Amino acid sequence: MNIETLRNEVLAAAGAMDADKIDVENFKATGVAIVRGAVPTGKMSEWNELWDEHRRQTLGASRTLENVHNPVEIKKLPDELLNISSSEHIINHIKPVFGENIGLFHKRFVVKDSNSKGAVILHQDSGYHVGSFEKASVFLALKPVNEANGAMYLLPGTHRFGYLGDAGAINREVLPEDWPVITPTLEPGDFMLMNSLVWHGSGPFHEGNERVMTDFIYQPSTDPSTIETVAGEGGWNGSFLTEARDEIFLQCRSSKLREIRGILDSTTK
Ligand SMILES: O=C(O)CCC(=O)C(=O)O
Ligand SMILES: [Fe+2]
Repeated sequence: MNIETLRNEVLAAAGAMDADKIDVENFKATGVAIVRGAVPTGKMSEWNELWDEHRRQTLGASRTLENVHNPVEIKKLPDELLNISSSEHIINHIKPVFGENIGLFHKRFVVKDSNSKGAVILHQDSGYHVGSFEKASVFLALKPVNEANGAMYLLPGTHRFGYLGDAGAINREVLPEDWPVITPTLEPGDFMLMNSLVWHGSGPFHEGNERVMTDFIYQPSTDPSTIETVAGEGGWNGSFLTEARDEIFLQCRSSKLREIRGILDSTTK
């Protein structure tokens, strides 16, 4: 095996990523599946109205960012919106991937609007996670997603390089120039499933409607980093991995960086 052989294998599989259900073998090969019309229109309008109401009542046009380091992230949401993560319309589609016992690693929305217009760097999510690497995000579109309003782009097959050993902006040039890149356009009710090791990013918001998607990360519920079991029985519902993440290490790279930062920022000798 070499990188060209892998690229060719991914290219051959890439044509079948987009369908009305997930092809498990294809998902293993590409790390990406796009499911069209997963949620019926009536249900989607209901969820859309819940979002609009939340936006009107709580967030407002100029929402305060929850996470200045990741402006698209919204975790403080009404339960009705967070509970979309246990909807049968999603769970039934992903059972072929994860099996009968499915857990959630996290649930949030990723929103691009006038408050979060910027591009998102090319990265893989696994460097920011704990637990196993068998995780995948469901990005369900609540509003149309397109290049103009900051759609995500993904490099299929890059999960096969595994965990890259750190977290940050990836250098695209380590791959052959013709590695496939996709920027799926989504309508409300379509979703993408993305293995958390897949390299991805997004372009800036130029114009159009706000770009509202779920980012629900699923995994087998046997993963102790599960916060909530959404299908099957006997799974984890929290552990020190998620409840005391700051306490796992006595000393680590990030604690050392914080120490150095403290020294650099210090106004005394
Ligand atoms: O919302 C986006 O455009 C990308 C967000 C993302 O990849 C992340 O927060 O990890
Ligand atoms: Fe990401």
